[in-house]
Amino acid sequence: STTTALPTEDAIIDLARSGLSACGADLDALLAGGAEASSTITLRSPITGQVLGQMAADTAESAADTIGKAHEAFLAWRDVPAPVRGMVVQRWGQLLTEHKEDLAKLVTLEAGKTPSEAAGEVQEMIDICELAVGQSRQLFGKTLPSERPGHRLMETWHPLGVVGIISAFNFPVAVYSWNTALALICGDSVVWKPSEVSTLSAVGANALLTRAIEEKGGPAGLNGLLVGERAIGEALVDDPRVELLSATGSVRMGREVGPRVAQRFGRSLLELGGNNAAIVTPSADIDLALRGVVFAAAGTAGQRCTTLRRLIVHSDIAGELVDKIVAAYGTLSIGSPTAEGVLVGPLVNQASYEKMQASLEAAQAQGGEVLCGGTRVLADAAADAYYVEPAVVRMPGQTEIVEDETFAPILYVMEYTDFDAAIELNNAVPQGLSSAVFTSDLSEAERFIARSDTGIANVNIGTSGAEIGGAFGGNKETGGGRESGTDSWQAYMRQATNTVNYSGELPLAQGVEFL
Ligand code: UN1
Repeated sequence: STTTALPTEDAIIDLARSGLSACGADLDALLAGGAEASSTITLRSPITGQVLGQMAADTAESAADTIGKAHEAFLAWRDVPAPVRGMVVQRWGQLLTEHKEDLAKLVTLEAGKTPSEAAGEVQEMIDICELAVGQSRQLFGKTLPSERPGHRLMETWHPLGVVGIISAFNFPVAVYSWNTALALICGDSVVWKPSEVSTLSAVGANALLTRAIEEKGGPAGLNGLLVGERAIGEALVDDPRVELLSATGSVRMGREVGPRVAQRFGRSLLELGGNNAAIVTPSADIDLALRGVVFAAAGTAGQRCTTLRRLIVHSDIAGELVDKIVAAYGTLSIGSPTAEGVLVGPLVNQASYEKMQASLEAAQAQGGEVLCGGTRVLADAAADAYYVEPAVVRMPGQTEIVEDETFAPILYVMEYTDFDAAIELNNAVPQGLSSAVFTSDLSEAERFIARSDTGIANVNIGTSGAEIGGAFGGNKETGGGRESGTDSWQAYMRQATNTVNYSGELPLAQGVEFL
């Protein structure tokens, strides 16, 4: 792989300042506020590792106040007709289109994504806005035949309340928008606690939504934003006014959040870890598989929840495919995502780098052989930035470390001879987000779709890069939630079953006689 020089610290500040101001926020005002506040968070960029400054954080009191205002806003918003609510989301989509590059700059700054990937993330926001606007006229309920004469049975869908959103650094704005665009057309208000690592992206995205709400006359308080670390997220988890908590993050986080929300009989929608596999069969188009694998495994520096982490390849073609992958990894340009041609940006922080190293050591202790990558680069250029060469590790089998999700670019390679055993290997991890098969054999493709136990199961494309039109989410330890397309809107509404009697009599169901 090749490396590219890093930008200056001033260039990074300029990126933050210009991206934010175009979205309607002011970096210098945020930093000045941070200098006075009692509770703050530190703003950084993984590109250089530099500290941009301190920003004021929420307290338990201010968080409760924001949730209260969102609840007030909900009481007004639920009475606005759904297609009229859709007009706010439509305006947000227009503003996102206009400011696509500005917001993408902030995503690059904080998540270290390349401009193309960052713009793709904002495009997902625009896409979900369009989907939500259409959905606002399609909050369908079914009408059913009643067993009683002169009766009608129907289901109706009603606004739910305040939706709390906890989002992760790696998709700092898209996943939030999947939740927000649908919640808003469903008549809910939202309170968002973004990852503290990507607060500026959140401020930018939220400023554009505030503008859309103001322009269209929506109630103030409809879009709360909470700034802070874990304790501030807990305010959302425990507040009984938050009817639905949608949380994206680690399995560990979900294991805590799920039961705590359930304890107060709230609803949760969890998008947790993935440990995604691709099976490559002898009939696959090898060059297509190669491109699919390399983008899914090394793209976004391995920091997508849909990143390809396990490659299960038939032993007849393993040698050829693995050689090609290692050769392709050798051509990847690593460095600042702001530099032309760079494909692999930084890891988010030191902890992430250390976890990657620990996983590589564990893999070797468990019989793995590192075929390429794993080495830190550009440490001389920026001691606090963590760039690594994406790694490919040949494993003797699906050992303990392979069952873990390490949020970094490590691709474990295993071989198979029996296709059904390969599907079993695909399924034999605790997580269940995404999977893929590369094959030209129709029956293999169909068998894979029928048996792979993940929420997303692809044929002849990699595990990442899902479109918003399909429901997004996974099974098992991934948490079971579904977001964005198809019927996901139903998670943001309260369903009622209504029996209407127009018979003038009162026949009871099941033929019961009384009075
Ligand atoms: C995530 O990594 O949290 O499928 C979401 C993809 C994107 C979303 C990933 N559309 O890669």
